[in-house]
Amino acid sequence: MTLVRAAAPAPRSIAGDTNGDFCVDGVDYNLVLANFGRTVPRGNPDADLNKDKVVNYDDYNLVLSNYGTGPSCTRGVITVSKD
Ligand SMILES: [Ca+2]
Ligand SMILES: [Ca+2]
Repeated sequence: MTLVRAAAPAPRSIAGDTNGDFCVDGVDYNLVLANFGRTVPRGNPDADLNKDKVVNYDDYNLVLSNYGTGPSCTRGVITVSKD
């Protein structure tokens, strides 16, 4: 008899995580702000978190309400771009 270890399940996406790095942080915040008010595809589709074809308060609120969450977040570190 051979035992085979099952692969770990892939981590699920996190609401507000625009770049898929499993942390909602300043990178996600800045991307939503940089595209705020734009329709998609003119705006970056990654900033349209709820996929309604516009980057607006709904997307912004997803980032804010999940800010600092995710398995790859380092507690207490805030990354903010000057752009
Ligand atoms: Ca992220
Ligand atoms: Ca949206």
